[in-house]
Amino acid sequence: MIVRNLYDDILGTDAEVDSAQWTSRRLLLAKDGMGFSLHDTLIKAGETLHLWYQHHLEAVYCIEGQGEILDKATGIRHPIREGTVYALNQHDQHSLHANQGQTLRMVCVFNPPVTGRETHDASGAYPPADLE
Ligand code: 9YT
Repeated sequence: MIVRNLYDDILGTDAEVDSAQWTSRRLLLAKDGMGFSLHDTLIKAGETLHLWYQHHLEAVYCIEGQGEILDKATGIRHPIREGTVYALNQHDQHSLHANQGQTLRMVCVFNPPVTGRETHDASGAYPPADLE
C-alpha cells in the first residue's frame, strides 16, 4: 500500500513541478506501478494552456476555481467549475483557461503514467513514456 500526503510528501520535492502557467503536484507516478499517474494540479489564474496529449489519455476533475475548456476540433467551449470532469479520450486538441482571479485546482489522471518531471513540448504534449 502507498500512503502519501500532499503537504508532507509532495510539496517541495521533485514531485512538485512548477511551470509559468501551472504547478503539478504528482501524487502517484509511473514508478508506483499503478498504470496511471495522479496529479493535484493548479492552473494559475488568467492563464490559457494549449494542450494536445498525443501520447497520453487524461481525465481531469475540477475541485476548485472557474474556467473554460475549448475543444479545438468542434470549437465548442465548456465552462469548468468545481465538480466538472473532462476526459481526453481521443487525444483531443484543446485549450484550458483559468478565469481572471481564479486558480483552477484539478485532479488529473494520466494513462500511461507520467514518469516524473515532464513539461509540455511546443505542441502541448508530454513525450511518450518510453522516451523518458
Ligand atoms: C489539466 C492539465 O493538463 N494541466 C497541465 C498540467 C498537467 N495536467 C500535469 O502534469 O499535472
